Amino acid sequence: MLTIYSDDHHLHHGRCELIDGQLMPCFEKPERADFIRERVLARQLGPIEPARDWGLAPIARVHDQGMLDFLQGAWARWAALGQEGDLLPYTWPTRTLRQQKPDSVHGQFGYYSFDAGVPITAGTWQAAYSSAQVALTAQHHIASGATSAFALCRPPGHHAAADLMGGYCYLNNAAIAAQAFLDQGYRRVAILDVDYHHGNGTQSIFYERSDVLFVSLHGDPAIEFPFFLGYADETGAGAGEGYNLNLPLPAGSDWPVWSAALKQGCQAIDDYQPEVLIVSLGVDTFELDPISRFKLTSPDYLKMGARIRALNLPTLFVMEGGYAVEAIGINAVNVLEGFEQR
Ligand code: SP5
Ligand code: ZN
Repeated sequence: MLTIYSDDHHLHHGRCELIDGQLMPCFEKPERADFIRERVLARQLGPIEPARDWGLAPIARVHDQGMLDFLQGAWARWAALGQEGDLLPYTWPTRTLRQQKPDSVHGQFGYYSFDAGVPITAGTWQAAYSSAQVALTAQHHIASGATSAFALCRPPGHHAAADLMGGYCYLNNAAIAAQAFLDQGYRRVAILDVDYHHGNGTQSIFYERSDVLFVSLHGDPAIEFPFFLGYADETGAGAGEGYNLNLPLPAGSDWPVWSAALKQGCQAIDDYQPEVLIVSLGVDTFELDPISRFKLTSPDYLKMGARIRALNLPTLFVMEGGYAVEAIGINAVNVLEGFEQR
């Protein structure tokens, strides 16, 4: 399987995040992608090619122009104020407050985010832009006839909505790739999100549309980030009614529990008869993940890949979460090797 990768992810390295009341070093760090890349090489999964530049247009097909302008220009505005630390949002337009964009860089960051897990550093825009180009380059290979490709994206994307960043995500790489397929004439795209966290951004982008089926397996939002989306009764709206399937699972879910939900998700994808499948590939379902509560083991990821292969669809894997860095390469590449039945 071909892997697409950009070194630009190193340009994004946030200093810290708030976890359990403490400022901790960011879990979403450059080593994540480095370990995955090293595992791809060690296992000889296939060639690794750089991203091509498809420009801003395919990104703007999914994201709000105001948010893109903000993300692109925020660091320069912050640096012009004489600041050196990471730019972090800290006030959000929640209930009782006005939904309008203020002038201040801090106010605008709150307007375009839903949590504080999205530090903006000097290189964040370039890294997020290149991550989207990685997804688009892998998408191009599939549209050109490849049966599979791995977009080694970092930063991840599935929490980012059209005009909201959050959960370590700035641009929704999987959604951008899905829209690119549609813009190139595909009529039905399925997205299977296996990250531990609900893909709230992807869901919201396609919630009222029938041309993208979104299926997500994740920690029950009643007890897990992102808390405010991802419940089983969210089934789509308007023309999208019936094209959103959430499968929330309890803390402690292991392979028997998780794979039963996967079976249900795969049945829904099979029924939809998509032309292509995008897998939002998070491996934070791992038993040793530091911020998650599922119990998948490294061999389970081989079985996951094999089950996805049985859908018999051209498949674009887009990297999302996974924070047990020592194992992230093994687990992510196990999915790809399971898919290839090697
Ligand atoms: C892409 C992705 O996986 N984003 C995840 C963002 C999660 N951010 C909130 C983390 C809160 C973790 N709390 C865990 C406490 C462990 N003691
Ligand atoms: Zn996650």
